[in-house]
Amino acid sequence: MTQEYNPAEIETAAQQWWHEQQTFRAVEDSTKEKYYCLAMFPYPSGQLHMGHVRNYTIGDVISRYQRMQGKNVLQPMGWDAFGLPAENAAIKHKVPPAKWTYQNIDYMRDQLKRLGLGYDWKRELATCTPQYYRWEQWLFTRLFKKGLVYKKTAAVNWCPVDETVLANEQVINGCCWRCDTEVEKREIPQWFMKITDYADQLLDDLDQLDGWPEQVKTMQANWIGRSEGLEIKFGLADSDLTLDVYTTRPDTLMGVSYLAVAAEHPLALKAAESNTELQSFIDECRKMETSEEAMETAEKKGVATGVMAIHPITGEQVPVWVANFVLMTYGTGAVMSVPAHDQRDYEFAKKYNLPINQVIEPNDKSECDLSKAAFTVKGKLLNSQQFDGLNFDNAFSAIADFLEQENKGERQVNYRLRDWGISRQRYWGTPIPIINCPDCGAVPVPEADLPVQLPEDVIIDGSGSPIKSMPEFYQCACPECGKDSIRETDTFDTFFESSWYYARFTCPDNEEAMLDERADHWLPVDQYIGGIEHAVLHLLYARFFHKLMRDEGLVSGDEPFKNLLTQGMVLKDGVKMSKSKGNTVDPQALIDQYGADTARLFTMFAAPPEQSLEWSDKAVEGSSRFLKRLWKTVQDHVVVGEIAELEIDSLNDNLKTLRRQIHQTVEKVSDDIGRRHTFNTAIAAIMELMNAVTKAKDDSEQGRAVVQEALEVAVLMLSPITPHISHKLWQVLGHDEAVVNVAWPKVDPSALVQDKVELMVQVNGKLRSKISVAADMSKEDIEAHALADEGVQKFTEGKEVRKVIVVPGRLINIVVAG
Ligand code: OVB
Repeated sequence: MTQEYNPAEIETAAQQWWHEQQTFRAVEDSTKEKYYCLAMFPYPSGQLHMGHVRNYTIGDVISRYQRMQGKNVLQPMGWDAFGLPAENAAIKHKVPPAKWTYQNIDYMRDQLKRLGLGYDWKRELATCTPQYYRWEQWLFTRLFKKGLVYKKTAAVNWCPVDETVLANEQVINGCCWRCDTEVEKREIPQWFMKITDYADQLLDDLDQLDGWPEQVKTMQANWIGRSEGLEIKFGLADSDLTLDVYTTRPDTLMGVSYLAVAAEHPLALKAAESNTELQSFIDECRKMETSEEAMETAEKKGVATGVMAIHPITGEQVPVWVANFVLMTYGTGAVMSVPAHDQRDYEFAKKYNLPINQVIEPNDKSECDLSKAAFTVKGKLLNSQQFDGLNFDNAFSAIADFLEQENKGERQVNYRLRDWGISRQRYWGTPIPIINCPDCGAVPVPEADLPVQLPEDVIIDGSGSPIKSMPEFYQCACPECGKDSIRETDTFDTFFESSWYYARFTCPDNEEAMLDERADHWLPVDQYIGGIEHAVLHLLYARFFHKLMRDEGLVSGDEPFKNLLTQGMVLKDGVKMSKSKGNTVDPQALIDQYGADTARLFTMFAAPPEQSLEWSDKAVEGSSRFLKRLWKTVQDHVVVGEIAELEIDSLNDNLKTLRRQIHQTVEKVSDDIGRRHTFNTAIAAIMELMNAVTKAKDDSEQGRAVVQEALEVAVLMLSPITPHISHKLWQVLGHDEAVVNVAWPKVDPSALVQDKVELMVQVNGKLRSKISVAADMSKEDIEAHALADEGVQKFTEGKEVRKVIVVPGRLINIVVAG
């Protein structure tokens, strides 16, 4: 008689109902506590992958849970729609990037809906629309006027055959991805944002982020890389010039045996004019990959310049080398080398036979062996004249004071963080709103002329951005003097769009302003969820933008994301899923075969969210089976008929125990979902409760009443995870109110009180019986009870009881003689 579990049917019905009721429409309401839950928005790449399913299910579970806590929840969704993939697809399929993008959005939106995710679709935004990007153009022009953006030349990858700039990911083994030509570096003018002006705030405010994983905060701090050091001036022999070096170890100054400069350093270039060996070394360095990783692993090489520098304290001469491990972009592009106390300098000195002078000894004055490696620990100074015996801190101050007095150096804070280069020589992005006038220079597009719209009806053939050959786009008049000028044809890095979308979701319909008072209402984001791959760049840029917008008076508060959850990868056979490896699982097939609830339950049950999730057909089957069983249990329960009112005082011990488990489960699941975000253990606890219900088999009136309570609690607590089946089963359990509008179950503390406990009774260490006693019974009474037990007496009869040991709540051991 009862209906079969038919996920397709109940899922469509539930989704239809949420849609009609506008269940997830978020309206500002000052009478309720707000909760803004955001999962990182997707690139509209074509179809959802399992990483998306995981990300958006986590967000939806948290959102629905918070809604059941009575909060006014905002959960929006949108599209990070600009970027290279659309250009690549455009070349491949001969379809304009805009068309490709909008088709993908339509398809993926439908997939998200079929997962039953509770978004406020009225707030949907796509970053490739002028309604969105006009505001970042507007902000950019404001920041331009404040001096927070500037132009300078910087290197790009250039393909000489295609005559186009290549993104880093289009350079494969140093060659163009399309024509395999060797890629060159080209210096071209580009726009930068002064994120370094905010370096200290971005570092210090990490302390406000109690709700962020330590690991992510550490990664950000390392990326910013604040260091305190000394900039030291070395004189040059036979010259009035000085060479400035930056060091964080001024305590080792007396051990300097050479200086090293970057290949692009002016001193290197000058010296190379009369030194062909040096010139060819510099050329070689230019071609080298300068990523930090590549720098670390590359073989350390150098060439002496012939120039001698003068030690600022001893006056002795030390040689200046050009070395491939020194970066022009860090510090001054020159370093002092102390082989005895720096491993890289050590290896270099060994290779080129440079002196190794020990000037630091271990604090415990033990010998240190410099025959195999440098001694890099901070210790006490020796061989350092007046500084001998000082520890690191004192040596730092003494040497800094000395050099500052002598005008040969000064204390300096340095950062690893560089300004953010935001120009991309690509078509599918936000046009940079600048007009280059031959007389006035770079002039921001006036507010009234925004947005600068990107032409969408274009053909892409891979030979550079089409707007660079569209005079109707780039020819214009200077807004200041009217002279014929050229518009920027570069576009923003797509991280620009994703740096402020979280704020725009609060007021996406505002056509008059970037943000309004609704931003104040909803921000900060209470819970942000996304992949760990965004731990540094995206999250740093978004924090930076928040501070920029704050300083423009657009938002209040220092930080955009109060709590951060970084989800792990979805793996198959232990490795990342990828199309090239051919080990992907299509979530659509999963949904089609089992339904969205099974897909959601599997993703949440298979692993805690921060850990990687291994795909398993078996586990999918298991999740599906559980839902079928849940369905059947509820149907079988209600089909019997009316449910009586629960009479707590009349329950027998078994039913009291079941009720205790119900409320223990509520307590655990609330904590697991609400605080710990360990959805897998929450699900396991609900499954155990369901097992207990099956075992209970009590068809009495009160038996059925307790089972009703158990099933209601299970359905309610599963509803954030499997909302469709819960929607239906809640009705089946006899409720008119939709489950999505019901409050999260409360723990009944009286149900937790255990009035009877079962104790094991041992005689001489062997289990002989079990007794059930009142939980608050005294030790004496427990002893008496145990000794009076029939099962026990069989083993104690006629014997002398020597001792009775009571372990409260667990067991009694009776020691008898003989
Ligand atoms: C997915 C997260 C991501 C982000 C949107 C991915 C976690 C890692 C990937 C891949 C391919 C698969 C199967 C599984 O971190 N628009 C930006 C973005 O990242 C965000 C903004 C804010 C900068 C996989 C996986 C295959 C979110 F495709 F066939 F190969 N991960 N785990 N599993 N967009 O669209 O199959 O990339 O939080 O959701 O991701 S996004």
